[in-house]
Amino acid sequence: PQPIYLSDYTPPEYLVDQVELTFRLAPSATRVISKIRFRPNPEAVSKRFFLHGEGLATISSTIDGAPVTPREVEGGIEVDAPDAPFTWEAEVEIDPKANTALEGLYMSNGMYCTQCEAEGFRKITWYPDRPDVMAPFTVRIEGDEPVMLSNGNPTASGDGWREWTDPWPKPAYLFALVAGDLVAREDSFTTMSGKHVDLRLWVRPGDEGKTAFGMEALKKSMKWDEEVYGREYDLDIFQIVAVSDFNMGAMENKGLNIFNTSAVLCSPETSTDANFERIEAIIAHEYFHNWTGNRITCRDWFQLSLKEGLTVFRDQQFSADMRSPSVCRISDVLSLRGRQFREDNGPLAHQVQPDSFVEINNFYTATIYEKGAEVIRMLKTLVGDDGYRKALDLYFERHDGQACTIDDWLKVFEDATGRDLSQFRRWYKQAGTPRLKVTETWDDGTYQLTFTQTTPPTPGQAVKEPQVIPIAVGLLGPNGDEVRETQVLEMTEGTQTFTFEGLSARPVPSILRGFSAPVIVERETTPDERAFLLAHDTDEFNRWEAGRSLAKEVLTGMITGGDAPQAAYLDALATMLRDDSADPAFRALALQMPGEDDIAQTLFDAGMTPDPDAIHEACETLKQARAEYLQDLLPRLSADMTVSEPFEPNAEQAGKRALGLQLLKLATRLDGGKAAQAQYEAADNMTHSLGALACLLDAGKADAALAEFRERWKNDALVMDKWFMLQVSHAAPAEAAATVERLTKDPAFTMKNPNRFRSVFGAFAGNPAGFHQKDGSGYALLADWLIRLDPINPQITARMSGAFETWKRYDADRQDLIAGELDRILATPGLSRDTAEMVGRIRG
Ligand code: B3K
Ligand code: ZN
Repeated sequence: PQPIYLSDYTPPEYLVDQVELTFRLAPSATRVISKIRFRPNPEAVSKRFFLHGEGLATISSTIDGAPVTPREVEGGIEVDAPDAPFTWEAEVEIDPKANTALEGLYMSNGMYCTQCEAEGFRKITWYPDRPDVMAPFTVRIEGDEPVMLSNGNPTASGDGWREWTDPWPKPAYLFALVAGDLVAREDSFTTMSGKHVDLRLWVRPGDEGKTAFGMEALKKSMKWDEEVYGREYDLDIFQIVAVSDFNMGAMENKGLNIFNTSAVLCSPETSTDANFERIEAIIAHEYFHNWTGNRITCRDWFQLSLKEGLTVFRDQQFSADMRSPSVCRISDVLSLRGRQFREDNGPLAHQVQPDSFVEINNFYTATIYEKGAEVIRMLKTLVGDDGYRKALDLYFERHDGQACTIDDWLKVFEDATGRDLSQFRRWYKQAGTPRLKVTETWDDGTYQLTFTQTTPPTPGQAVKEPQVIPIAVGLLGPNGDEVRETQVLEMTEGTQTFTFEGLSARPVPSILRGFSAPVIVERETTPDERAFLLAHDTDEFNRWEAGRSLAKEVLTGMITGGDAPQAAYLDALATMLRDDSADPAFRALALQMPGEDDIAQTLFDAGMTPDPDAIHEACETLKQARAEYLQDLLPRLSADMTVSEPFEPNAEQAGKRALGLQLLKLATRLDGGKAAQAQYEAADNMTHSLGALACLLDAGKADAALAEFRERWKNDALVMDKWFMLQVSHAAPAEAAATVERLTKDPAFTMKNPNRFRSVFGAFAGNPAGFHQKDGSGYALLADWLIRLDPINPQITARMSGAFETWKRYDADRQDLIAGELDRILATPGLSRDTAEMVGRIRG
């Protein structure tokens, strides 16, 4: 298939003034009747009347009432149309029941639902399915489903039909329809101008008990967007629907968000603290899209980060306001490094604004989302809080109702703040993670920091220009006092020196505080200095970072036979843990081991070939050493982490449980699982039972608990996903593939449900030592299943093929084995465009 290029963009030939749709629902033969008012676009460069469409059986089509015969062309139809406003009418038939790709109109668990972003609407009816065509929609749904919903406000209804009207012009990707046997949690919200909004959270009967938290999160999000961004909701009703078969987390359809059940349903018995936290963030994210994505949308899909980067940044700000800002920041950076740096360092590296793509669904990536959010965070750091607020006000004022570009976004910042952002724009156009090398000099009261930035080549981009890097720096004196408060150094050159004068002693620098830019800092330092920062840095992020680096230094030293400052690390860890003034959530994060994949990347960056088994071994050894060293601390600390109040998913309780679980992991290494067994039996919430179960798995004592867990939760799909996932992620390296094979034969396994498939194969890819077994069994197993899944669900297949993206890090034998599997996938007849593009790019 041909790539699509940003530079080929042309404005739409025809614009749409009004869309009227009628759906006659039937599982295998739904009729969609469309009546669309078109008018020629004065800005068009050609006059071709083209409509997208895929898999549509056309029953009839007319223009201004006269039958027409469309010509079939690549991706749709062409029709001779007047050079004046006209009405297009068509009736098509589609088959929701046969739609296993979960894009367009499909059935999940007996209910009808839709997913249109990015290009699913063309599977529903003939339409200019591009985001710069925006129109108001009226939708009539006919059928015998008890509940039938679409975007906007309910405007009419009768026996067997409902009508919905969305007055706000929107692109087709924001269209949604849901119909089925659903029940609602009802609530309401009064907006800042006093408007009453009905809120509905729709679920399948039986799931009502899992909706309270989601509804509260929604109301908090609505309030926060008013208070922080001045953004008010704009319809009479806002609805969320939970769907069990869904390709991603959730979708921001106008007024009718559709959520993966895993991203909205929760209760203390069935969900972990991490689930609650994620749900709060996703509900906020989708709600925030109402302004950043829906009212102001993207001109074309090359602008995707315009809405996604900004909305992720907004949901990060929201979470930081609801919870602990530094703990949130550390978690955000962990996920940025784990997913986006990984992407940036491999064959899938791409720009925040790509120049071309084959399948847009493959570009809903950590780079577009998370790096996109980091870029906006830097912009805010550079222009300041007031400048940011002014720019955002101008953005909403200038562009409301429009389909915009990333350049429009930057222009708003230039106009609001007077700043030239031409160099800053490189953050959108250069792929790859900049490396920031730091050297320093000290001379009689004067301290100098010299930074050199280089960004390694990425596919299709050999040479990189220097970027603007905001480097937040503070200086600490020898006694641990802060002698220079945080100051943002603005780096614009390839190499640049910053001078600090009038210091009485050589300071210890705290560099890139709060992770002020998405770069990799390279600075030679000593274990003692890291331990010093872990003890004294006033910046919580860098405090955590110091401990993290120390742990990584120990691990890489153990693996390569170099220096492994274990004593310094263990001592610093104990000091940090004993510091009762530090938030338990922070201490839990500081105690968390670096991931095995992170170590592999670190070794590779240092010019070595990582051995997944050796990394796993080193981690095991260090875990044991930590347990032994910290054992005296455990009883007192564990007792302190006991929560005596009833379960609340708030940050304070969650922090205690998180640290409690880290301590339980340590204890398990010493008592063989006794404490874990006791906690499992006493648990009255999922955080505790799942945490204990994980420890029992590590101790090899989980058989009874696993069986009990399965029996207890066999009717709860979301909890069963955890049961699958945990067994794979905690399988010993040599047993991981066999565990996966055994679980795929479990009667509860199905590859048609994305959550279930991910719970097994996502976990497998996340168990590096298991996945990368030397005999290639892991590679072959995943490839088999990807080949099997592709005809059913290309999007999930393509996404899961990312498990192979790091293959060039490994030794020649492993590379040969992986290349063989990638070639086998590529040779599969009828391979989807999604998977072909992804695997092709990975193969290189
Ligand atoms: N905008 C959707 C993602 C759509 C993915 C299409 N493959 C969810 C979100 O980012 O909020
Ligand atoms: Zn989004």
